[in-house]
Amino acid sequence: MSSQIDHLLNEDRRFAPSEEFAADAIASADLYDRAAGDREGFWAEQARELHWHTPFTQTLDWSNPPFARWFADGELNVAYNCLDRHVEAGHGDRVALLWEGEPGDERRVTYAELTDEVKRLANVLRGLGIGAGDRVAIYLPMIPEAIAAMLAVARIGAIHSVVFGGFSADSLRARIDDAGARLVITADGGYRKGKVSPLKPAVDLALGERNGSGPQETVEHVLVVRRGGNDIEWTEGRDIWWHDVVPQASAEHEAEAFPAENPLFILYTSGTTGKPKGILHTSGGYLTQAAFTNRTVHDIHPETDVFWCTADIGWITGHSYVAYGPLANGATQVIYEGTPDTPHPGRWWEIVEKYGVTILYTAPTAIRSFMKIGRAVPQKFDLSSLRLLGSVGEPINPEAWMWYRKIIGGKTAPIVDTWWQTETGAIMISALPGVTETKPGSAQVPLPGISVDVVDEDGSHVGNGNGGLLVITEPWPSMLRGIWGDPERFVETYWDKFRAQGYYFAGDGARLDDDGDVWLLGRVDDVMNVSGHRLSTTEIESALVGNEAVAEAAVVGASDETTGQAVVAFVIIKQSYLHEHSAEGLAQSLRGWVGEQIGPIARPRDVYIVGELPKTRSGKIMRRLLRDVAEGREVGDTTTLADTAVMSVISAQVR
Ligand code: 6R9
Repeated sequence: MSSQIDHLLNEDRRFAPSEEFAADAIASADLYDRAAGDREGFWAEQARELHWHTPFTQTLDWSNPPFARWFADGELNVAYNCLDRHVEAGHGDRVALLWEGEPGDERRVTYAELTDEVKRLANVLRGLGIGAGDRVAIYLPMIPEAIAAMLAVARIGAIHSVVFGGFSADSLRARIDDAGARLVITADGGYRKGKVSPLKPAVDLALGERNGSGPQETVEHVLVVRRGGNDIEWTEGRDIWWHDVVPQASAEHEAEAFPAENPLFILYTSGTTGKPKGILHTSGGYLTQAAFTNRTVHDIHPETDVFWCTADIGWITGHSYVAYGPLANGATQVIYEGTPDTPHPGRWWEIVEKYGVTILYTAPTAIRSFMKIGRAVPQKFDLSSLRLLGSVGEPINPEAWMWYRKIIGGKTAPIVDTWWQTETGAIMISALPGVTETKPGSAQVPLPGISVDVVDEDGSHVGNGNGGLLVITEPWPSMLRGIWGDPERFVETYWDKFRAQGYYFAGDGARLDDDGDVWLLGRVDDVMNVSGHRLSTTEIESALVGNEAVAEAAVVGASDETTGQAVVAFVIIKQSYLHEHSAEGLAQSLRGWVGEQIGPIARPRDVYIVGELPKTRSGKIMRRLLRDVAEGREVGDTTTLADTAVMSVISAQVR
């Protein structure tokens, strides 16, 4: 780690904003001064960019930390802010969604059309008995209906829980049960890698026979969009085709006002234990910060820009920068259903050229995989429309940053490296385009109105040039309001570590350089970051030991050139299975098993069959040592192991 840090701190390339960019930029340096002078007043001003049915008079209520209330006596409707108000302002004909299906089909959806669809769907949901506070699970591919579904749920004050379409039936079931969802909105299937990938069968499995020991079934209906055209099973009375009810429903629906702290969504993310956490976000503060950051960090000019955030709506980035931020700002955006390399490796660049994308927001893992394929592919397309690039999800190494700037950004487009989390709801640390002189590899500075620090284990500021833990020192509008159904875990996970100071502990290591800019150094807990997706080691370990052949398992995130980190598993197989099966066969089937249990993104890159795992005397698995092996390094200090010989045995087995 330290040589990597030295390398980072020696990074002295700087890119000042061009005069042309600065002249038209939404952000300006005085935002920092305004926010520094009156932080709450600054956020109140941002909140007033939204439409409030009932204006708020109170900005922040922090009387019961860490449970914040923002704009609490105000009332608004999130969907009205994303739709109706643009139509009422005369922008109904503006394209909201430039949708491209993987097979090449396309749909352009204007603000007027999307508003119409959402109103109809809101009426359908009401007709199914869904009301404020009810939970609706959304398990859809990246199609316009996915956005409509989120907004219709929001419109009636209900709470959505979007589950990534790549998650398995088991993961879906766990999320449905935890939230107690009454309705699931899904599709027959969606296109992925050139073929239809079924979704409805996973919903059927998730809602299938319960053995009596689990929780009661809460789902009453399944609303199904036809997308893949694949054959599916049908449960009469429970399943409803979208096309049978939505077009027929009334397009009259008045948006009701809900309190600013009305829950908007739950989004599950991996924590350090096996059980995913349902991160809860509410309405007014969330929408304020999602819209503000999209406007200033992505420099959205709704009249002229074509924005493309490549994230799936199954992740927070898809919530804040596909669904809510861009629509609240009345922007035009591209949505692409499929994978980047289908049917050819230039697919993304073809889309940029076709739609004249001006702002691209994506993840370092994607950039690194394009780097691997080589510049010849993007250079076949006209990327000259791009004027701003963004990065999110994991640290972007300076080489990938430089490649992104040069090959994709034509050496002129500024790059914003944006640090934030599911829990923070919106961007927290980033350069402001047109204002900040950028540095490859550093997320740099907290946004106006945001206060962060890097501290030591005791919570003291480390000072420039030093590393420590990233904390957020003041509440922010889009902060999580809790973990669904588990207020204690909320306090314990994020607030207990620096209780004395009242800091939010982000779980990331960070370093301040000599200018005081922030460099993110990855997670400090047992959470891995694979292609920008958070996975918990424990969650994968429990999936592995759930296989009848496995006696014990330990999982680590090993650094990987393309995906940032990769899942590497060390597994002890039960004797009886070892005799009957080859090690390669077992490793192969366990990779598949994890993919089925959690989802393909969790599938280990490597599964090593070993005889023992390195444990301390108190029985704790020393993952640090396994990571050394997985990354092909000399194994570190083994003196605290109960059996110091075990690592040489493992190293030999892995080789
Ligand atoms: C938005 C999102 C959050 C974790 C976070 C950190 C890592 C995200 C980053 C970054 C370095 C960046 N992370 N952005 N690390 N630089 N620009 O990704 O949310 O899925 O909850 O992940 O991702 O480790 O703690 P989420």
